[in-house]
Amino acid sequence: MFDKILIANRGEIALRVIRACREMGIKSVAVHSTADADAMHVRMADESVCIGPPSGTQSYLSIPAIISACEITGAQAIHPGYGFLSENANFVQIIEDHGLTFIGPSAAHIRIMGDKITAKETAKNLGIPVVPGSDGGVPDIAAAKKAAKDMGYPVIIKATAGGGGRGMKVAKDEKELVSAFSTARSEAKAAFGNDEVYMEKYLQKPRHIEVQVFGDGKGTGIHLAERDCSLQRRHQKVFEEAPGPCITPEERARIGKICADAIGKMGYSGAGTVEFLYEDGEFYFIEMNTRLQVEHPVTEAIFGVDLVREQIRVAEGLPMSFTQDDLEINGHAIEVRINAEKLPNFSPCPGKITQYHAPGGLGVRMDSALYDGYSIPPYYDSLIGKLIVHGRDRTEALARLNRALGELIIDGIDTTVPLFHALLQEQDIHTGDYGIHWLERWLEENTPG
Ligand code: MV4
Repeated sequence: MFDKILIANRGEIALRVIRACREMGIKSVAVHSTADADAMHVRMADESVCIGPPSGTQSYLSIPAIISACEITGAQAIHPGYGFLSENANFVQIIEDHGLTFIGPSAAHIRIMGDKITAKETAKNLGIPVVPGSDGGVPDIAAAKKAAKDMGYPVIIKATAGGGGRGMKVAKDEKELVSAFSTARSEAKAAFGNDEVYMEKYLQKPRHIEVQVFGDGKGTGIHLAERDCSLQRRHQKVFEEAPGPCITPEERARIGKICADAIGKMGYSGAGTVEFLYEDGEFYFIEMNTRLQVEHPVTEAIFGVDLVREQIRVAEGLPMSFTQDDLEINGHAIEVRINAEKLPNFSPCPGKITQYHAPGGLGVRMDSALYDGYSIPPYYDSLIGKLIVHGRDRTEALARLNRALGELIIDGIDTTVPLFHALLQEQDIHTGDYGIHWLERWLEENTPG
């Protein structure tokens, strides 16, 4: 039904969407800043439109520029990728007001999940287990003390408008709570222009487990199992895998059904991720992401499905091309995120790629917009590639990751590749024995100085 889709993004995710469009016989329109005139997504798309100067605010985040690009090219739908405008409910509303289609959920669903209190309340009402905590916002220190006493220390204070770890504070007793509460509020005000906070019981050693969900917008919800994304640094994921190495088939079926039923009941449309903390065999909802995520390829690998194709189908009003019963896990997949960053401090390292060689062979997928001679501009995120490996089991996937990392050549800049060679030497990575604090601790112990 769509014959032309505009991709409001850049880099590897823009290529990812262009590829799905091409396989579906849909023309693609790239948009780009002046800094991205030579970018791969511009070359690969059927058409391109320059939408502004280098700064993201004036290009990939410019709603008027993107709507104009649609009107100029006759694109009927917009795929937002991840980041940028992908979870901007206002953008979705404007797209619809112009008679265009947003490839993603409704503005209302994005808005509900963007506010972490309404997200949690909605999840709870739909039967999803949530972290014990304050019911709604905590207005003042007296209310904070009472809430903490009720749930027991340690507690965590989070910004209602936050997410992704920004503006969180932990308190292990009432004395710490007093300063943590006021710091959390003022940081929330500064970062999000909204000082509302809520509280939860602080879980000390959880894993980050997220369930991939999909809705057809007409009451059918399905799940595609979980990913373990516990290996993070400063709330940035670096290594993700599916299925979760510590999740049993019974746990997977149980939490998967809970999420799928909730998505169906909401009338949710498109791809989503329900994020949990997992500790001692229990799942605790923390947030829901209403977009396609960076790490979606590990899920695609183990199920053999194209999630972008499904997003486009659902946005066209078609049913998903599979049912829950059609889905069966095949093997194990791991993704590592390759950033243009210099270790040990992960300082951004843009510059010219003098040589690029992508690994290949059985079970290897390299999603990257790099090419020989490309200059990485300094204005955007430092993610330059994702290496995804798939094996019959976790052991084979890890061996394949090691082999593929050995084939990869990215010369001219520093990258995070040496980190992955080092992690593959660690017993805990091979046994899957890691939680959300494992990587930060490992980096502390393994950083010179
Ligand atoms: C928590 C938590 C412990 N207890 N909530 C960080 C990002 C945001 N999405 C939620 N986060 C956390 N919420 C409770 N009740 C610990 C974290 C957390 C974390 C979560 C997932 C992955 C990495 C993390 C690193 C530090 C803290």
